[in-house]
Amino acid sequence: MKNKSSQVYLHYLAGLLFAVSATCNAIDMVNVRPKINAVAGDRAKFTARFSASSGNDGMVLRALDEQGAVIGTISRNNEDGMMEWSCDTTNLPVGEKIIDLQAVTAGGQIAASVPFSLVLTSATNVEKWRQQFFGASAITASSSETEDPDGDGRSNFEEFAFGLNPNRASDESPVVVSDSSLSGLSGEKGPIRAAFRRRKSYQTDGLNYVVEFSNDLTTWNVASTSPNWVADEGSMEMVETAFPPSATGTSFVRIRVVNQ
Ligand SMILES: [Ca+2]
Repeated sequence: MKNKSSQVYLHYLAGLLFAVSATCNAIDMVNVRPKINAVAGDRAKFTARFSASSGNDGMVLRALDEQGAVIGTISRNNEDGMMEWSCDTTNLPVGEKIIDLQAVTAGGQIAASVPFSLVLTSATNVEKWRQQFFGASAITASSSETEDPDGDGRSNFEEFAFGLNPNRASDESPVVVSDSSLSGLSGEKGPIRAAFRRRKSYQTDGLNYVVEFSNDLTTWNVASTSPNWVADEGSMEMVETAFPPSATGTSFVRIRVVNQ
């Protein structure tokens, strides 16, 4: 068999090195199962060396799931014998999935078969938020809580808490002050209110929204009542709190968001 001397090496992109050596057309020496951990919604990937000799250009590489369906895509470089398996995990269930990486000869023979396991964990809400706006769940230089990539003066933490776009500086103010309730009751006037968006999952997300009022921008008093629910906005909800009576006629409001 011309492929008998071919080698398959796998190594894990995250830096955890494992070496699997498999002589093509034999699978009995493959007794190590590489494990790839990924957050659901991210791209899972690893690289492997699929060829250590010439004569494998006609070999087809494929990855099959437990049902025998092709999963992910494989790019290869026949010059250096390297390949990369990459898979969008957005629609895959969380948990462990065993995948078989196969090298198939031009004649349709499975010359090498290397199983590996893909372990997907659920993304937290903030990880889903980073996937939506920064392309991946991992914290990067621009997606960390303290960064402000759109330069609007609001940190990524604040953009997440108030449901804003961290890459668009033109977002509206997250706090609206009005003497009309935002609940849609036509013509209803009442005390001045401060309305803001908060995450419906704020408790799960470890967030606490503290409404504070001040007459002088120096002394701030926490609102004596909890905000009233106003409107459902998907993953966000609008709530509002009435200003307390002000002796000076001038009042200010701020919403502090803190990690619980
Ligand atoms: Ca910002």
